[in-house]
Amino acid sequence: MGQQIEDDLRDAVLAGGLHAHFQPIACLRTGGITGFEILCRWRHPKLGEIEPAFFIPMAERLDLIPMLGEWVLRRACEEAAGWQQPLKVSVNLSPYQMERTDIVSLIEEVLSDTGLDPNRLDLEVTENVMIENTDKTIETLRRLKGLGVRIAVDDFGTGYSSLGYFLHFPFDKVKIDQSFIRAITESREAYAIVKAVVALGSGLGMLIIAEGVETEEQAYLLSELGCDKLQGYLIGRPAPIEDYHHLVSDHRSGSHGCLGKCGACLELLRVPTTAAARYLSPAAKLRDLA
Ligand code: G
Ligand code: MN
Repeated sequence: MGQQIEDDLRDAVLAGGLHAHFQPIACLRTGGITGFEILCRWRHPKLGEIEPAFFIPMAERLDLIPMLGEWVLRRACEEAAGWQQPLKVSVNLSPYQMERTDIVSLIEEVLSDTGLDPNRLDLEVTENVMIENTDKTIETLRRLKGLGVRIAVDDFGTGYSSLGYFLHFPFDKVKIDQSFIRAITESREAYAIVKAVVALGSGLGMLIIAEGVETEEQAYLLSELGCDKLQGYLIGRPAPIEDYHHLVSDHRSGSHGCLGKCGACLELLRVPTTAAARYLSPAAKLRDLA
């Protein structure tokens, strides 16, 4: 079974057997969708849909990450370049890509091939990329930032965090891990942690994104705490981009100045931003929420 599934994964990566889902990210200030995170999916002929948490480590062992990573990046940038709305797209980079591939050249090449404005690309890295080869990693992140893209710390709070790296690299965004968000309404500890991360993020000038938001109650608390953006099932599930056609084409939330709150937009968006729109951040921040 082990060998078989490895062979299947290799075939999928080599022969285009992966597909991409896109999950919307909403702004708590305007209630509108500001972008999507691309999440790769593998539909196994016998086992069905397989989560990246399972197949990414396997892809690392099989040395398939360079190819898989390039595929996801190209897919994201090509897709976003074709949207009528200049929404953002976020791509996850694995530590393996950061350490063992020439990620800077690849991103430069993909941006140039697709014509995507670097401003519209966010790269997400986990805290763990900062552990080894810190100087080299920081140098890579600086060069990436030099291309005009934004860098986010992903799954914040779950890695081997050492806050020291914030002294050496100015991350643009921090994504609070879903484990804290899930517990925020029941656990004083989770609430305190999220509050502290929001304070840390604001102090460092980072944009704060809550991941895994599933309920209105969570959205309300996050809004009160001063989070900038929400991502999670409450806003929208990861899905083929066709499911979000209404957001990326001309008549999307707020495109005609209603900030996503007019009846037509809410109707079009069905669940999505209505949830965020209801909890517009009380502290309407003046900084750029791109
Ligand atoms: O590591 P990262 O945070 O990028 O991973 C996102 C993963 O979390 C995706 O696989 C996605 O399907 C899943 N996810 C996204 N939103 C939610 C949510 O609201 N609830 C849960 N349980 N999972 C989510
Ligand atoms: Mn991510």
